[in-house]
Amino acid sequence: MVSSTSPMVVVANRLPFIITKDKDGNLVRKQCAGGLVTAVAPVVVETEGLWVGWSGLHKEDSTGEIPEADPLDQSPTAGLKSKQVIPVCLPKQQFDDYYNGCCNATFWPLFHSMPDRAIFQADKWEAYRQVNEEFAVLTVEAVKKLKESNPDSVPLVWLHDYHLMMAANSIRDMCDNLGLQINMAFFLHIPFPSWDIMRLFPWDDELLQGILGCDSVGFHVEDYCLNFIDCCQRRLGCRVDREQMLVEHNSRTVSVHPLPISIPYERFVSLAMKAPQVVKNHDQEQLLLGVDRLDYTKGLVHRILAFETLLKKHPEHIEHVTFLQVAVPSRTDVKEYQELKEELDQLIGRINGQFSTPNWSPIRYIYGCVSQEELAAFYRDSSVAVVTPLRDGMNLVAKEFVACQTGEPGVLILSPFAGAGSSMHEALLVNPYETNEFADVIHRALTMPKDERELRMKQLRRRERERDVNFWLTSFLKSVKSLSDDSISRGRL
Ligand code: ADQ
Repeated sequence: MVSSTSPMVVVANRLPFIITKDKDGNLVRKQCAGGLVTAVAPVVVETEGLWVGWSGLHKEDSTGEIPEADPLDQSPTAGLKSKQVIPVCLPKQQFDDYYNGCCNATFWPLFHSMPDRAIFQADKWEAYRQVNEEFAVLTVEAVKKLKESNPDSVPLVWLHDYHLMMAANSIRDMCDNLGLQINMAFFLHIPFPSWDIMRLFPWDDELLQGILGCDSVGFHVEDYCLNFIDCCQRRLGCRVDREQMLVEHNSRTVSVHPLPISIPYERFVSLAMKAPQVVKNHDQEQLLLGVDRLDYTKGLVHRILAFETLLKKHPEHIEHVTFLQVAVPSRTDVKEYQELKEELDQLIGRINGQFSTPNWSPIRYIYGCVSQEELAAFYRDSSVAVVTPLRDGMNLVAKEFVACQTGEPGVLILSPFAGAGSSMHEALLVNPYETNEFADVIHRALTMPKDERELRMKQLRRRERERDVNFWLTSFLKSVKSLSDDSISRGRL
């Protein structure tokens, strides 16, 4: 467990659980498993902090009531009392404009450097700003609550992700007016694009100023930090220090930090040790594994095309290698995602039709959520994991695979366009757009000698064990501790 002295107010688009009704109509919590919740919820519990976020219910359907945890609940959020949770309830239309209209239709593609997919609409941007204002008001309520019970504390407000880039200045202004001292940090879970991409956003100056409302800003990797600093300098004319990663804005100095997120490593190791065997056609069968949300940034089509090329170039793999792709349904009400699903269904159908034999099909495709136990078994028993997004903030699947390699060592194939690519040096890196080369890299992975696999996997595992999600959280807390220790927000440049 990581400790923080200041009470923490986590502000995220979602609460760490969803509220639904059981068969008797009672409100119950439904857990959202994920590394972020696993790591951060205990700190909120420990510091008697608060979590502000959307509960899964709209204003029309919500009384604002938060159910207590089930007494048998063993999850990381079980210790979070209902009074520590502040739900954001918005009218359905407003939420839709903010979430689908702006977050997912504008920022998601733009920040993944896919501007052709991004839509820029003034009314959706306005909805985004208004919703951020709502989050800001509730965050200040949370700060007031903490100050009432502990007047000497300086709460740490931690804003998460691209949904909340415009909340900081309102929170700061309201707290200043009320004489409430806080520290405020922001962490982005997706990439931060280069200036060339950012400048396409018509309100880029407002957005950058929004983020600069925080005292400390974190990104997964150094490249994203430098992109952000570059945008602040070029668009806003800020004075910057790239070496120290500082940006001066409105007489305040904002510190920027590379904070690579990770996974609860030991939890995945123990899951892998306990998980049942994955059913294979025969002992010598090699599994290639892909695990992703079904999203156009994850490069699923490119990966399957590379596998097809492998079967054509190296027919010796026919009947010996099977591609297991697990895809979690995501944003299923959005046309683009429905089209991607259809494209994949057709592609997989065509390849299976062309290469299948009476005893074997080249691609096993699971469209749905699988349990973490089952996922751990897939990771452990696969010869090769193919983690090849076209662009990805970090990518936790690469790290989960490595943690679960408790048996015969496998090989990780990784895209350099994932944040994970900048630290997992012993993976085989491949550009997912280069189909032919991609197929060759898969062949190399499938035929790699055991001593080389062992060496690479040992190094990968050592790094991930040392830099797990608690290391990330400790690094974050250290980066914000300097805010209270010195006068960083009053100018250091
Ligand atoms: P995501 O885009 O969701 O996260 P990722 O980091 O790969 O991407 O995390 C996906 C998670 O979902 C993994 O923990 C994985 O185990 C789980 N998962 C995937 N398929 C599953 C399935 N079929 N069933 C059950 N679970 C499944 C965003 C950013 C990333 C960044 C994270 C964390 O886009 O770049 O790494 O946030 O900051």
